[in-house]
This record gives sequence, structure tokens and C-alpha cells, in this order.
Amino acid sequence: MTNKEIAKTLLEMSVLLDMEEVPFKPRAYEKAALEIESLGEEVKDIYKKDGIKGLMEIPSVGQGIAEHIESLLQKKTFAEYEKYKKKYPVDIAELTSVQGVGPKMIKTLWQKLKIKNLSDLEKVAKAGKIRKLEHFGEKSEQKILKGIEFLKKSGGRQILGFILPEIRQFEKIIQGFPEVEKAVVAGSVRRKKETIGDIDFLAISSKPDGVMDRFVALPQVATVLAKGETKTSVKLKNGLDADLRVVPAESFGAALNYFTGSKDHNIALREIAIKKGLKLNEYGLFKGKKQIAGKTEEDLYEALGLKYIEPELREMTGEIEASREGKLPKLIGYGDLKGDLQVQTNWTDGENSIEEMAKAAKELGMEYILITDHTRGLAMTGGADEKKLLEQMKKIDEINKGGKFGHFKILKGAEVNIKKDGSLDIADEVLKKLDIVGAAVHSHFNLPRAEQTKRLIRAIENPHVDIIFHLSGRIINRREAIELDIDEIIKTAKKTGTILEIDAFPDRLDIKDEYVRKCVEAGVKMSISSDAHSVSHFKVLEFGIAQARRGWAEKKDVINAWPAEKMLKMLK
Ligand code: DGT
Ligand code: CA
Ligand code: CA
Ligand code: ZN
Repeated sequence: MTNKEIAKTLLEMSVLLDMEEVPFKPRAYEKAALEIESLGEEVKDIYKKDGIKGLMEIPSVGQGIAEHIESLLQKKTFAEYEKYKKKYPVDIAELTSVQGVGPKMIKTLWQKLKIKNLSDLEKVAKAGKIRKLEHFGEKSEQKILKGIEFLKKSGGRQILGFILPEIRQFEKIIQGFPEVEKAVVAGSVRRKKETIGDIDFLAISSKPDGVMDRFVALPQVATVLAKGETKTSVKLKNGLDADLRVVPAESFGAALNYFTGSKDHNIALREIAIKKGLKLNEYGLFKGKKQIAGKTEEDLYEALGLKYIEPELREMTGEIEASREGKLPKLIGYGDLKGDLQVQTNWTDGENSIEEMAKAAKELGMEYILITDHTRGLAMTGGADEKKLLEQMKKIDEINKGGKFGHFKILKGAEVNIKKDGSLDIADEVLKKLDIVGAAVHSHFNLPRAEQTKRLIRAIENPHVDIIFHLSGRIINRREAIELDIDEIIKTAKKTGTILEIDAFPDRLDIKDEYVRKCVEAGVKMSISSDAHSVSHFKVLEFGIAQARRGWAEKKDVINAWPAEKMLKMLK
């Protein structure tokens, strides 16, 4: 079983336990599933090497879940899971992918209407049968139909950050083929889009036959869709398609450029070539029959009279003109962050202690973190009230004074809850004492645009609020963004010196690239934070940086690309 399959089964198990109203256990399964989904290493290999003990070293995996994973690896199932699946023979992954459909609902829908999957659900919802169920009503029926619509729109695209570790491993395997001189991943993966439709690999080889034979024989491949001399397409067991193209070394730059896209960017380049009396395709830039560029991407752009354009910018949003005029931004780099400004701990719903989070961040080369546990509005996370926050501040002071972390700084913060009217759920006297205050929306996602905008503006105007966390509240493929007048928000952020966060968690990436660009243009500063709930989550910062780059952000636009002292001066 792949990590993805194991994670999916554990997640299903959490839903089944929720349906049975078993306390606590569902969350444990859910956490384990999330960890495994984003693990850089195959669980199968960990087990082969270190057995159950190795499994238990995966964050959030205890003895019980480790044993279930062992059974999954050996028999593709485990006893407890089988028992529940007999009782509820429904497609849980499919049903829970509909926004607003949760365990309790799935249980009732099965018991009362024998609904097993998405198409059953759509049928009964359209037939008006759901509104007749007890505790449901017309509103839930409408919501389900809307959820199904939304799901169809997302079109089976997968979230890049969840699947990139797997893609990188795959890339390494192809690089290891004896016939392959060089191999890379191109397409939307290289442009670091939020979601990807498929995976595009490109390899250099003078023996393409041998490469293709090895590629289709890989254990990750479910079916071969097309196999040719230069291009092969397969369906992978993880549900995605993968294309592999093989080109000779002298065409590598041109092919990389072509298969990186975007398509519109390619077309624009080809038109520039035509205007110069040249021909551009995936094999090179040609003058008549003679190749004049395309061994590398750099020489290709240069021959077209352009400065090199980073993959994240290749979306036809002005990058060609900017390149021609020498006005491309000097993008923030993947190694540029000095600290993380949204970190949860086991004081609320995080997995690890303040010290553990600090140690992990320090080991990754950071200079500071801001501790931002939830506040009381989020009761289910054990959200802090004023008293608990004051206690935590005292604890952080003690740790900092203790000197255990040297120059590394633990800053005092919170993820304060924005109430329906835009006021906060923590008193000003306490907010004042924090180093940095983050505020976020966690409820009332469906307010009308004008009211929602007013609510956020009130929070932004609060003199204690430094950063708005995950502004739009969207969860990619699961929850739509709240409705906002973004230009009003950005104007108010500028006026008040409030920071807008780029939450790097792969299914948030909130604010999105388009809004990042607006912030850059308006001179509104941003922060890039992991929203880490465990020590293993800091690695998602990469996706936040990608998002910032896709929005043309430079180091100067991102406050936590700077040392603590300078960063603190950039706040209200
Ligand atoms: P995706 O897979 O939907 O996330 O997005 P991409 O950008 O990876 O698109 P994909 O996989 O269909 O194609 C990979 C690249 O190949 C694409 O970014 C540009 C290039 N490409 C594909 N089809 C065409 C085409 O018809 N014309 C041109 N000029 N380029 C194309
Ligand atoms: Ca693609
Ligand atoms: Ca493709
Ligand atoms: Zn949380």
C-alpha cells in the first residue's frame, strides 16, 4: 500500500468512529492520516527497515495505529475497519468530499435512504428527499447540492503540497534509470500551482525505448494509457496521470520550457520567435534548419531578447513585458525566511510543546517563531482565555530567559478569534501584552459580502491586531472563500499598517496569488507562516513561499524574511 492509500484508510476509519460516536479516537486517526499523507518516506519502507517500532516513530502514530498499519501493509485491511465497513458499506471518501457532509449525516443518509456514494446523494437531493429527513430541512439539501456542484468544479485536481513529496521520490527513481542522463518534473508542478491536473516528467536520454520500458514497469503505475518512442502516459495508483517525455540533450532547455508551460506563456514565446523570423518548438529555437538556442532555458530566453523568467511567473500576467523591459521582480527565495509567525502548540490543538516547536524551528535554521495558540472562541481546540494566555506568556518568558535556545527567540502571540461583528474574543489589556497579535475568522463563513467586509475591516482597524491570518478562510477543494471586497481590505490594511498572512498549509495557501500581487502593488506587507500544529509541519513553508513568488513578491514584501528586530519594527 502507498502512503496515500494508508492515509485514506485511516481517514475513513476516523469517520467511521465518528459515526459510532466514539470519543477522542477519531481525532487520533485523523492526525495520523495527515502525517502519513505528507511524509517524505514510504511507510512501507519504514516498516521493512524498522518494523512496528519504526512506524511508531512517525508523528501521531501510537501502538494501536501502528498495528493497524502493519495489517494494512500485509493484508490491505485491518479487523476493526472491516467490522465497521460491514456495518456501513458506503464510499466515505466520496461522501465526505462534499462540503458540509460529515459523519453524522453519512450515517443517517445510509440508515434512512441507503445512500452509498456521490451519485446516490445527488439523486436524492435533487428529488427533494433529504429535506424530509428529521434534522435536515431544505437548507441542508440546498447546501448538499451546492457542495456537489463545487466538487465537480474542482475536477479531481490534487493539492500540490500533499503530493509533492511523492512526486519528488518518483523523480528520483526516474533519475536513477541507467539510460537517463537527467530528469526533472515540469508542468504545473514546476510552476508550483496550488493544485495539479497531472504530473509531467521530462528526461534526457539517447535510449528512449529503455526509459519507457522501465517507466511503465514501475510499481506506482496502475495502467498504461499510451506508450510511444518519445512520450508515454500512465495512470498512477494514486489516481493521477503522469506523462513522461524523452528528448536528446541538445533540446533539453526548449523541452523543459515547453512542458513547464503555462500553455499561454508558451504561445507568447512562440509568437516572439515568429516575429524574429525564427521557429520555436519543444526541440529548440531554429533559424531555418539550424538550432540556435534551446539547450538550456537561459539561452532560449536570451535568444528571444528576454531576461530569464522564473517558472512561478509563467502565467501570462505581464511577465513577458516585464522581462523585456528588465522589470521582473527579484523574487523572495526559498531559503529567505528567518522565522515563522503562526505556530500552534499543545497548549491548544497542536501536537508538540513550545520547546519542541522552538527546537525544531531552530534546527531548520530559523531565528524566531511566534506562538499563536487559538483563543476561547474555538472551544473545541481548548482555546485560551485571558488567564491562560497570560500563563503562556509567563512560560515563554521563562524559556527565553533560560537561554536554552541561545539567540533564537520565542515570541508571544495568539490566533485571536474574530467574532461575527468584527470584535475579538480577547480583551485589549491582554492583547497589548503580546509581541504580535494574529486575528482570524473561524465561523460565520457565509455572511453577505458587505457585512463580511465590514467585519474584517473592524478587525484590521483594531490597533492591537498586527496580522490577519488566512484571510479568506478557504480550504482548497473543501471550503469556498468567504466573500470580501478585497480592494477595500487591502486599502484598510495599507492605511493601518496591518499585515496579511500567506498561510502556507497546502490546502489553504490563503491569501491566494492574485491577492499577493495586489498587496505587492499596494505596498501592503505580508507574512508567510506554516500554521504548524506539529514539528513536522514547518516543511510546508515552501508552499507559502511558492505562493508569494507566484504573486511576484520580493523579500521586502514579506516581514518574516527579516531578522526579528527589523521584523518587529515593521508592525503597527
Ligand atoms: P495541469 O496538468 O492541468 O495542472 O497543468 P499543466 O500546465 O501541467 O498542463 P498539461 O499537463 O496539460 O501540459 C503541460 C505543459 O505542456 C503545459 O503547461 C504547456 C505544454 N502544453 C500542453 N499542451 C499544449 C498546447 O496545446 N500548446 C502549447 N503551446 N503548449 C502545450
Ligand atoms: Ca500537468
Ligand atoms: Ca500533462
Ligand atoms: Zn489550530
